[in-house]
Amino acid sequence: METRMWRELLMPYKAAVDELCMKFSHINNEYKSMGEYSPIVSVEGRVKKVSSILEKAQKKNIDINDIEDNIQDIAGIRIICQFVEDIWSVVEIIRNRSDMKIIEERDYITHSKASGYRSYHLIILYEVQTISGTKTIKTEIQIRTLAMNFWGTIEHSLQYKYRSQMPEHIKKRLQVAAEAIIMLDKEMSSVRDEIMNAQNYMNHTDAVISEILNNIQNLYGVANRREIDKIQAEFYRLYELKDLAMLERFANELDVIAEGYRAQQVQEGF
Ligand code: 0O2
Repeated sequence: METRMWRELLMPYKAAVDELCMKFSHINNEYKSMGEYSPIVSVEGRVKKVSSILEKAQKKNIDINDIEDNIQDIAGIRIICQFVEDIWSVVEIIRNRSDMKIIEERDYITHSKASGYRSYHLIILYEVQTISGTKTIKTEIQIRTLAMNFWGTIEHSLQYKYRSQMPEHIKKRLQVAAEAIIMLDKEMSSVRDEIMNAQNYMNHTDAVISEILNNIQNLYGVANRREIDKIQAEFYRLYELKDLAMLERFANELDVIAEGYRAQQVQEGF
């Protein structure tokens, strides 16, 4: 295939990867902006390099004209979670979406690969709009914990270095490390509620502080300087105390003040 043809072929895959990364990041932001725990830590995506596509096609005996049907990870998304439980939440989120259709699932968490590799894989169908119409793109979504990702990334680079000739002693070490990763994920899951509470508290405090600062910013245009200085001083006092309940009460009071100014503006015909 000519270089130009590859570029045309891969263009909708790039669109799918960009759109999906944006959509998953948005889910993450939505949870955070509501001050809630997000099962997603980060999202990354890539379009497989032409050399890797050719290598995979050769390894699996796939005709070059059939690669779009038979290579399922030309578009790839990786979603990183904190805990194994979060992986199942992300799978449910994807299952309930109308813009992503799951056609295949591979559970390498319950059944890890012989290498020790663990991750949950979904193959989805995703529609992108191109200048020549709608195109349905197969995309592989890998969902894994931070710990699984640490192992997978290191093992992948070793695989790349040794190709199919990874020395036995390194294979063994990696298997031992994979066992340790299972233990680590289990240990972290056992304190998940504690960690989630702490993170929820932090997220919620951030959301309340943002709301207060937003209201103070808006008051600059309408309230008098002395009132704003007083509000500002009260905010710093409560901020120093780090008392969430008091900050929440203050945020509610500011809402009432801001609402009062809004009503006044409407009356004055602004
Ligand atoms: P890359 O460089 O990650 O894009 P296979 O024929 O088994 O290689 P298949 O049938 O497409 O792959 O599906 P599978 O097994 O679900 O693997 C797809 C992807 O999962 C791989 O892509 C890897 O990213 C990851 N993966 C699978 N097995 C392992 C493993 O043992 N170690 C690591 N580190 N990753 C793994 P590619 O095509 O290998 O390439």
